[in-house]
Amino acid sequence: MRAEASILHLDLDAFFAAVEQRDKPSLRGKPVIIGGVSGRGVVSTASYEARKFGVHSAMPTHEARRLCPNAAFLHGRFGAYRIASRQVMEVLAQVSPQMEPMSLDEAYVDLAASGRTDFSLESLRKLGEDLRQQVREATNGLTASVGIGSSKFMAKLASEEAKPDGLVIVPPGTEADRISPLSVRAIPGVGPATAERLLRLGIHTVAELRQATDNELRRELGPNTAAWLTALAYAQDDRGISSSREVKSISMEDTFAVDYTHVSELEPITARDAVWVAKRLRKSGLFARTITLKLKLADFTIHTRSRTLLGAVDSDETITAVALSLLDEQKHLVPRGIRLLGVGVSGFTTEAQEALFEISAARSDLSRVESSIPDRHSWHGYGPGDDVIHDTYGPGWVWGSGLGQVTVRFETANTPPGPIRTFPIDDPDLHPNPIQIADEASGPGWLEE
Ligand code: TTP
Ligand code: MG
Repeated sequence: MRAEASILHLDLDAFFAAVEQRDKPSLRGKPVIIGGVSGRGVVSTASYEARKFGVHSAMPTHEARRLCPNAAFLHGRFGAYRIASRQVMEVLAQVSPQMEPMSLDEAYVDLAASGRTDFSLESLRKLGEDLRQQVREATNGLTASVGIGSSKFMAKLASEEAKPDGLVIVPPGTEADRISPLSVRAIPGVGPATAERLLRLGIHTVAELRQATDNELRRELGPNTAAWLTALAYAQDDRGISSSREVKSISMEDTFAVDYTHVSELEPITARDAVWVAKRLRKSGLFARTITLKLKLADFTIHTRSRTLLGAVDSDETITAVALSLLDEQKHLVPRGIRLLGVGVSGFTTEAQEALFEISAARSDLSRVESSIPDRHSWHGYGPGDDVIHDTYGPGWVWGSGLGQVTVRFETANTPPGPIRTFPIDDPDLHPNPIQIADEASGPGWLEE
C-alpha cells in the first residue's frame, strides 16, 4: 500500500450494452441485453435499464426474457467491442506508461510512474474527471467509472462504488476503516468457496476477519490464503502494475484444506472453476481451443490432462463439460488424495471458430458439449444486432429474423432513431456489414492470468 492515492482503476459502464446503445439510437434509455440468444444462452451483460428488472451477467437468457420481456436481446458484436476497448486503452496509455489492462473494459494505471508528484484530492479529482471526458470523446460517448486509491484493491473498490458514470477517490489513511463493514467478498480473490469457509468460522465482514486468529485461518484455508487474507483485511495490498503482458492462458486453481478422495467431491469444484474461467474468457473477448485439468496429489505429484477442440469456445457449458470429462479420465488418481485442482484454458483466438468439436467417447457429457454450442458460433445468417447495409437504404442493424425474412432498423450512431423494414433473407440488395479490424492478428493483450 502506498502513502499516496496513486493507483487508478477504470471500468466501462455496462460495456457491451453501452456500445450497442451508442450505435443503435433507438435503444438508448431502453433495456438491452447482450448474450447467447438461444434457449441455452447466458447473459454477457445488461444495460442499467435492464438491471432494474434483476437481469445480470451469467444469468440464463431464458430467465432474462422472463424478467424483462421487452428488452432488446442482441447476440453481440465483438469487433465493435474490441475497437472501443483499444480506444480506451490508448487514452489510458497517455496517462502513464505503467498501465495494466485486466479485460476488454478494465485497466489499472500507475499514476506515480508518470512522474506526477501532486496527489492532492483536488488534483486527483481533476485528473479523474478529465480522463472520463477523454474516454467519452475517444469512444464517441461511452461512459467509464474511475476509482483512485493507494492500492489496486482500493482503486477497484472505489471504481465499483463510483458506478455508473462516476469518480471516487479513497483518501490515504482511510482504507482500513472504509473496508471494515464490507463483506469478505469485497476482498480480491475471495470467491464463493472461500467466503463459504469463512462463514463456517462465523466470519462475514472484513472487521470480523481481523478478529480471527492466524491458526483458525490457516487450518481452514491453508497458509497462503490465510496470509493473503490477513494482509488484505488491513488493506495491505502491494501488488504492482505490470504493463501490457500478453496472456497465454487463464486458469483457476483451488488448494484444499483437506485431501479429497471422491470424484463426487471434485465435480462441483471442477464445474465452478470452469465457469469462472469461461467468464474471464468472455470478459476478454477471447475464445480458447485447449482446456486443461490439473491435479496435485497428496504426494505432491502433478498430473495434467488437456483436450484441444477443433473449434474455439467460450461458453460455460462447453468448458465445464470438457473439464468434467478430463476429470473422469483421471478418476483413477482420486483415491490417492487430491490436494489441488485447477482448470485452465489456452490456445486463444479472438473469434469463435466453426463448431466442429472433437468427438471423443469420454462419456455422456459429449452430447451436452455438442448441444451446447452457442448460437453465435454456428450462426450463418443475420443475428440480432448485426450490422447490415442495404443498397438503397444504407446502413442499419438486424432487428429480428425468421421464416425466411429479416427485419432491419436503418440507423447508425450518428443518425436519429430510424425506420424499420423487412426483406426476404436472400434479398440481393441486403448485405452483412461487419466491422473490419485492421490488425486483428496482433492478438489480445489484456487480462489477468
Ligand atoms: P463488466 O465490467 O463486469 O460488466 P459491464 O461493463 O457490462 O457492467 P459494469 O462494469 O457497469 O458493472 O464486464 C465487461 C464486459 O465483459 C461486459 O459488458 C460483457 C462481458 N462479460 C461477459 O461476457 N460475461 C460475464 O460474465 C461478465 C461479467 C462480463
Ligand atoms: Mg464494466
